[in-house]
Amino acid sequence: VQIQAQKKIFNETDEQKEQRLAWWVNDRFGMFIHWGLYSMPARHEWVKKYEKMTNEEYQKYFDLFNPDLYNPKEWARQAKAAGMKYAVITTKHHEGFCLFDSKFTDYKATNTPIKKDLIKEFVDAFRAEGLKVGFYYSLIDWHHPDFTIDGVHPQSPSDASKYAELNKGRDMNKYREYLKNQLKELMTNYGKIDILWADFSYPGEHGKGKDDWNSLELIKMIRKLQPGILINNRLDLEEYDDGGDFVTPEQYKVAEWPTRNGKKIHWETCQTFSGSWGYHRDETSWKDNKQLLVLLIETVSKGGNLLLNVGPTSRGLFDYRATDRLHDMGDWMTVNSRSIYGCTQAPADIKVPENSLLTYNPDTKRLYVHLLDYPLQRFELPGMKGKVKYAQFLHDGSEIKMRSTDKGDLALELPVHKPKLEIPVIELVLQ
Ligand code: FUL
Repeated sequence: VQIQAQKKIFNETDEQKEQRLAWWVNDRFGMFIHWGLYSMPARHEWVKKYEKMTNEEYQKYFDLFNPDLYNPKEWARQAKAAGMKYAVITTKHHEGFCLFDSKFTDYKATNTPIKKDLIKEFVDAFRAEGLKVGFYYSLIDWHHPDFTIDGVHPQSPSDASKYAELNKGRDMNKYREYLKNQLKELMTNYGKIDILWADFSYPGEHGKGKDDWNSLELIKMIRKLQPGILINNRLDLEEYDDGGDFVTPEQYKVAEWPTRNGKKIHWETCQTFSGSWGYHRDETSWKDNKQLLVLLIETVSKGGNLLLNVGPTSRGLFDYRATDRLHDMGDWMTVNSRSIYGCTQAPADIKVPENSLLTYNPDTKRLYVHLLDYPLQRFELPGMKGKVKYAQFLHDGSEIKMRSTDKGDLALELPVHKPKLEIPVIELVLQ
């Protein structure tokens, strides 16, 4: 069998790549933070597009942006207490506003009433709590005068001649230079950065892609300035084997572990609490605690990471609905995180019992059964006879008695009363 040569950008062995990704694969759970001027209208981070606002109409948010209650130490505390190990913040979203102090634009936080480099404070606070830090950076820019208007721009008419008219005088070369300069600042001025989460949300068919950003040049520059950094797949370099370290399914649960050329690849699903990424005052579609825990467990059960988003308010606080949920997840994680950190998909020969999700720690050889629907007393693990040394509840370390059945299954004797937590976990020490 001939193995096809893979197209590669970097000179890195698979082993070296896995080493670079080791902390991330282990940690599993991170916080996404979408913060920008759009937290003021508080009706979606795409509000400028959705409501067809001009730069002039949007300017009021810039003039009044003043998150006087911003205290990233408190954000970091909440993230850590929830069991999250890393955080990725929007340094610039599609609206073009920069939360960091950039030499290449005036459209930045230091020129608003808050007069601060918000990213600098964020990095310091999260680092101090022992969390890894990542930067989201939007390749799209609805504010920059040289960014060409394209097919998804709601203000754009559909025919090409009108685009040409709208794009007159706009020079993507200048915009490309701007991107490069800003990414260089971000990769240089804030110490070690663990993740670069580039974002580009409407690929190819709308006339933009890797060539519009000079992605190849960008990724080389980023890795040179931050050799240990992880970069997501949204630079649109998927033709290269190493054009991104992980894929980023957005707002949906993958059916199974994603693959590339038949090989399992690293993945991270990003998800909101309620639909919008930016703070949305009136949204009512908030996921409940159980749904959020299932999301986390199910993700790990398929070998992935969860990046769960908070949209802080324009005063700089986490909304109580976010705080409550983070707190509840933290309660669960305090006693159950052993079934998350360092865990992955269970070995293929282990059958998943009814109404449960399995995760597995290959280093400790422990299998975790997450009981989504608490069974009455007897719980059977198909085909597991003779394979388990010991069984206990994870939350209180209490033994669960086991018995083999004639059919080759393992029967566990559970207490009649469901332990007082949303999803109880059984820890099985395998032979
Ligand atoms: C998308 C963006 O358009 C959303 O606003 C959000 O940032 C999400 C994570 O990526 O592509």
